Amino acid sequence: MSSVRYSFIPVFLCLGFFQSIAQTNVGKPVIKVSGEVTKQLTLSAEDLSKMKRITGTMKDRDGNDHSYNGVALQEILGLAGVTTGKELRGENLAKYLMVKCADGYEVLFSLAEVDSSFTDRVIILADSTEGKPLPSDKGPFRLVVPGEKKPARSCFQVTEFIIKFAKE
Ligand SMILES: Nc1nc2c(c(=O)[nH]1)N[C@H]1C(S)=C(S)[C@@H](COP(=O)(O)O)O[C@H]1N2
Ligand SMILES: [Mo]
Repeated sequence: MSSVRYSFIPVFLCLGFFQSIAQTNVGKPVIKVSGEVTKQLTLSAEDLSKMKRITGTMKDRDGNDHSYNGVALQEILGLAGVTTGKELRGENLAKYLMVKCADGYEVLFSLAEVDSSFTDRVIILADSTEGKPLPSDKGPFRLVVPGEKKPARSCFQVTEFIIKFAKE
């Protein structure tokens, strides 16, 4: 009888441990950058606030314009040592960026689609809209992809950027 009662103690200790990890993550959301990078990154909202900030506009699914503020996606990829600009040639043109979100939504871009040496459109990883933090169902981080006919690749609740080769 008493051994049954004592066996609960480690269970409760473990629960407390995992709960504290969960709370830390809730308090400090991050974006991970991994895969074909020279430096894996874990960026917090604070890290993003210290980077070069830009503003852009994008239409929502109803066609209304909204302003977004954040950091250029290319800036983040550059920080991780992803092949951008002059390095984005040859076999590197077969690399893609997979963007993962908290709800399981995933979108894909080829690196050339997001690079300023190929396109003038600037994709932003935004953390605020209309001067306010993103609402919790869209934040804390959202990709803002201008120049598309619908905002389907402007994925919200972004958690991860993964760069890979599309070929063996
Ligand atoms: N994480 C995540 N992002 C997402 C989606 C989603 O289901 N999950 N839907 C996409 C689609 S299909 C659209 S049309 C837009 C809608 O964005 P809006 O509410 O700002 O118009 O979000 C995009 N981003
Ligand atoms: Mo959509």
